[in-house]
Amino acid sequence: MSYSGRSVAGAALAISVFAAPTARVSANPLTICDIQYTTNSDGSSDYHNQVVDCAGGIVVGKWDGGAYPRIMLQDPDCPAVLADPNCPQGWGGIQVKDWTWPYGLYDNVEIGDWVVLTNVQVVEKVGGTFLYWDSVWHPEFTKTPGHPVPPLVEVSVSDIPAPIEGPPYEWYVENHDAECYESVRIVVRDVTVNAMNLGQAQDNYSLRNPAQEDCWAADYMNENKVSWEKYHPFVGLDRHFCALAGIFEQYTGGRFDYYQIVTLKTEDLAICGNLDCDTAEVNLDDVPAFVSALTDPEGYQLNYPDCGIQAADLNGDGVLNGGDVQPFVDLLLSLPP
Ligand SMILES: [Ca+2]
Ligand SMILES: [Ca+2]
Ligand SMILES: [Ca+2]
Ligand SMILES: [Ca+2]
Repeated sequence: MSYSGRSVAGAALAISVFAAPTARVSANPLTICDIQYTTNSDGSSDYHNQVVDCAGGIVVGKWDGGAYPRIMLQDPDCPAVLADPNCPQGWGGIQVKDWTWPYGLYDNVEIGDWVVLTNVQVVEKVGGTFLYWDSVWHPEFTKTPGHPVPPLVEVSVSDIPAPIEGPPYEWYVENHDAECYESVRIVVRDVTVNAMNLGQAQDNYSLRNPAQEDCWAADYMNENKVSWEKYHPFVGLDRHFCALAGIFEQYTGGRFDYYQIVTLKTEDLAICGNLDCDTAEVNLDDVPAFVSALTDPEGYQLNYPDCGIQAADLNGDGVLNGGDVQPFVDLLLSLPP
């Protein structure tokens, strides 16, 4: 049985409902923040193993995961309602695993849909709080399309510190203060790759900021990466990024416990001035793309769908405007002839 063809996406205010006859609507569905917020020292959710209804959030990412697809949901409002003074923008992200063929959830939602979930199981798995869309619980969802994707949450590298290597090939974070960003789309700025081949699968890399603080990243969910390669081609030792964005994850096991930014596509790896994204190189070919990003961001995104305008933020203030022109010119002038 397939859900395809039952979607009514495209109609104004379209709401498609995939409801079983036993539909149950909770009067008080939990927000993503209700599920994620915790004061447990290991960062685990208080709802572990419970079957819940979730008020949901906006789809900000999808990963097919081979036969194990996931969607990433973010609720831009619940962090403000929760108002955790230690992490005012945190707790609002969660990933949903839809591992049941024919992937009725994964195949029927798109980036920008607000998805509400009924009868999903909260599961703590290798450090992450996940919602499992499992037919055992007769899950259902509704969606409303066309929501703007929430802006990337700005995070300081010092807020998501790299783990410390104990005995060789063991890595542990000092604390779980970064837990609030789990499964949120975050961005760090002005970082340089200073180590590679780290972590459980030797596929992590370390990013260092000018204050000599480190955090970790990985590319295993990056759709623009060759599947059998460990890294996106833009990642290499000493590579500098104006901005690096991704879904934030905790990963735990017997000999490790660390957090990592997981990039999802090429645009998450913003090399300063590399506005055409064809290779990692910055050259005169990037000039028209830079002008387009500056003057017509929507047109730029259409012409360079894999790239992101973050790469035009040459002065690193998080804003794209005339202040970035001179640094771009200086960058071009500094290139070898
Ligand atoms: Ca966690
Ligand atoms: Ca969590
Ligand atoms: Ca280029
Ligand atoms: Ca700027």
